[in-house]
Amino acid sequence: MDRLWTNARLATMAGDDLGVIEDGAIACRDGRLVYAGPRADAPKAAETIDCSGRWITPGLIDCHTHLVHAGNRANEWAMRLEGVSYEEIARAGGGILSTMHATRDASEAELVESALPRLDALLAEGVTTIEIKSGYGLRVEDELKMLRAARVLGTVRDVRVSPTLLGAHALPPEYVGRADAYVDLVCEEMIPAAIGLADAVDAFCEGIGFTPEQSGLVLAAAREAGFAVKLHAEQLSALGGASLAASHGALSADHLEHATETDARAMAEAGTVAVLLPGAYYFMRETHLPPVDLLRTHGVPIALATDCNPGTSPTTSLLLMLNMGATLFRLTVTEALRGVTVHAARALGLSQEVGTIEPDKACDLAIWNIADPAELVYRIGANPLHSRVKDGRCC
Ligand code: DI6
Ligand code: FE
Repeated sequence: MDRLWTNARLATMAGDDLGVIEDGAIACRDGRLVYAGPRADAPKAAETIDCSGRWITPGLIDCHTHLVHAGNRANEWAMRLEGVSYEEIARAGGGILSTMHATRDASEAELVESALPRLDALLAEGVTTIEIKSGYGLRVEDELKMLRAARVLGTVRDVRVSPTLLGAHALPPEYVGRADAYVDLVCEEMIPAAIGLADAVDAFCEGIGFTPEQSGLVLAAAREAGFAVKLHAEQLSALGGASLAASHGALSADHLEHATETDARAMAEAGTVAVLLPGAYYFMRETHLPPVDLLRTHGVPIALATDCNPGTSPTTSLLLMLNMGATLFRLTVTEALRGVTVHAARALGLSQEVGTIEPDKACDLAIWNIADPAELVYRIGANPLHSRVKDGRCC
């Protein structure tokens, strides 16, 4: 038994709610949780940490980010404020493509360097696991460079990184008018080359991205190569992407503002998590709300994430997403907090490893200076983190 956190209030997220244990304790050995329960029954340990009645949740999980990219698009935001739409900017060669040029021009080390402040901001809020997508290289060597940079981030900081290949994010200029040929490149070259570098494969199924047919080819090739899959679906229009993702056994379908009841039913049956991204909804000034009631009715697990990216969600605050999930999407406190822990873990296929405070999982914790878990959802722009624990190490 190497470490015991005692005199704490636990929100373990085990079961169907917050899994609260008052006057609790958590023990860990060799980085794994071995006990979470009443302080009175806790085992002895070599080192005991008195938490002075603080709350402990699982380490937070940001299950959808584009954290690795070069440059930013503050100038485009300024144009949008003058009345130019995101789609107009994208069609004029800006948007994702301007980040693509900057990312192609950056070295792997430069990508790591520029992502670190964003990563550090997330870690400072108690994040212990993060998904990071490629998708700004849009040619084999640059997509692999992004995936390697994502993996390096997991070695220079105490954080679990799950890299995702998003080769089918946008059509690169070399392939204009030849989208099917680019999809072939993704399926035949990028996906095989990402084996061992990425944990999953994603695609942007959208009018300004790839059609459901093209996205389906990417998901099928990915499954065949042994990858988990997920999909950006129904963000700006209803194309049936969420049902498509479910039909490929996707871990998650993400965004979902325009998802339908058919989508919700298909996702529930396939066990596909709904990853809602209120930062993008807010920043894009969307008005079409994701169908949260339908997701609830059909029992689709709901996760929340930052979608941290330079175009549509330039945020590095998962705590702010808790507030936006509640204010904009009307999630309850329990739904919001489960959305960045247990359901986010499931969206990454990491349910056995992280997401709840239960024996046998990794000892990833966030310790908070709060009087009630609702405070994490209630406050806007506050950060009550006391400390973070990753694999049993205080950091
Ligand atoms: N959906 C998004 O919200 C981002 N990518 C995607 O597929 C936008 C990325 C960007 O504009 O750079
Ligand atoms: Fe995204």
